[in-house]
Amino acid sequence: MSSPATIAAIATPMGQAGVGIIRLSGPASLEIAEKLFVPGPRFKGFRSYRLHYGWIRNRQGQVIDEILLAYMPAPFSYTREEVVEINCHGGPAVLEAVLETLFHQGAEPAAPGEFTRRAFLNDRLDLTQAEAVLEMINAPTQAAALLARDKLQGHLKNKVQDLRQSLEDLKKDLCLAVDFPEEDLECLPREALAEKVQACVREIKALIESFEQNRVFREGALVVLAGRVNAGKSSLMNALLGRERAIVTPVPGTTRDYLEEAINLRGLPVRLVDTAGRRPALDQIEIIGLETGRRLVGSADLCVLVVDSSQAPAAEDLDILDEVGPDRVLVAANKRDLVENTPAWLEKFASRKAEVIPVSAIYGSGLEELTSRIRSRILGSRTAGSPSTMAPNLRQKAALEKALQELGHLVREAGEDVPFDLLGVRLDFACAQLDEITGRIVSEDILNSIFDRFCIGK
Ligand SMILES: Nc1nc2c(ncn2[C@@H]2O[C@H](COP(=O)(O)OP(=O)(O)OP(=O)(O)O)[C@@H](O)[C@H]2O)c(=O)[nH]1
Ligand SMILES: [Mg+2]
Repeated sequence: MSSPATIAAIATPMGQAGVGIIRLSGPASLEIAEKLFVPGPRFKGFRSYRLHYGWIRNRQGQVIDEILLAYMPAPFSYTREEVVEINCHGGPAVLEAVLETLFHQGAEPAAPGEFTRRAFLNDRLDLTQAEAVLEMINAPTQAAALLARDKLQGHLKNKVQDLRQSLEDLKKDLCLAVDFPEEDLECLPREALAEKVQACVREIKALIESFEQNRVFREGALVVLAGRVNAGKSSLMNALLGRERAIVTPVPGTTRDYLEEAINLRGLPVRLVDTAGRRPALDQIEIIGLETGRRLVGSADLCVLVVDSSQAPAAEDLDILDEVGPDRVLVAANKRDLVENTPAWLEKFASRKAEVIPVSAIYGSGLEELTSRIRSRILGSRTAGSPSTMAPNLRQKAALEKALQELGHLVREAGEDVPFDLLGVRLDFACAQLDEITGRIVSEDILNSIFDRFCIGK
């Protein structure tokens, strides 16, 4: 096998920054670095895991930048190859000049995610850990980053490996039963087999459930502001964002399309959406706007039903509540400043089991309570409000579902007279699905689809 190319890329984002890092990985990394490094005063040769102070020069021998260079020898590096990292000043021009020089010395441009792909191919990371690297980089909040950290530490990998081991042990039992059919019952009674598979089924189901539980941490919870025209939805949107994002006027029907913004509610990522106010539509634009609003409300994790406290509720308000159900509704009784006491008609919402929070979007009162309730309502239905340590991503969940389906058939067939070797085929299929998760056996297409989503330099 020919040795892999030595690859190079800028690992930090392009733009002005204090420091910019260029990464080299592959057998010629140190050799290339040696050719270009102009040592500082106390340099005594390259030593691993030390920062070497000096300068870097281009192919004409001109010094380009003042740098710190680190050498991480194989196999104790990110990729398990020879790695050199060069800390330059973080300007695009200087980084490009250094990179060009590295290419001129024989390094090749790294493809997106190629460093992590090499780490995977060299067995430093399994596929769940490689994906966790991307999840860590893309994490919208600290909670999501902690989730990625757990996966990077191998929690999901270990779980899937344990499951696979259980299936493999069962497979051995099955093979014995196939080879010595007359001892069938002693080798593996069918009920015992079904029970063992059932135990795996339960664990896989729990993993799949944690996907849903952690969805809000990964993607953000969808919180939709809905209600009658003029209730103050756009004002509330602006108040929650802390800036004038949506147009607010006293004219009913100001918002015609929906607006979406991301906010961070103390670690919970939220996609906050303002929608067109409900009323009998006046024209084609409003019909479409209202339809879009309805769809958003339908898929919301939580609908904040904004009502005007100074007016008795209209059919539209109660319609929304009935449409969505009290479990997914939080009533924001807005314009609190216009009324002295809590209006008696709010009882109409309470009697339908909807939670009501008085607020004033204009004066900012009640907003803290509202955000805190939005947060706990979304997290309330999820275990202890904290992300699970092993939650699979969409790809991993799809593979778990296929494995689950197969094991479901197996449990049923174990109770029937289906021959053991056919049951063994089901086990093989389930194992193959688990292998796809960890990357033990995985197609080039799947690898490409994962690593193509990485940035260059990671
Ligand atoms: N007094 C008072 N007025 C408010 C409050 N919130 C909003 N308003 C006023 O209510 C009017 C309508 O506010 P918007 O935020 O545009 O209401 P909306 O629900 O987005 O309206 P549409 O987009 O037409 O559906 C504006 O004149 C706001 O200034 C509040 O808390 N107190
Ligand atoms: Mg509006």
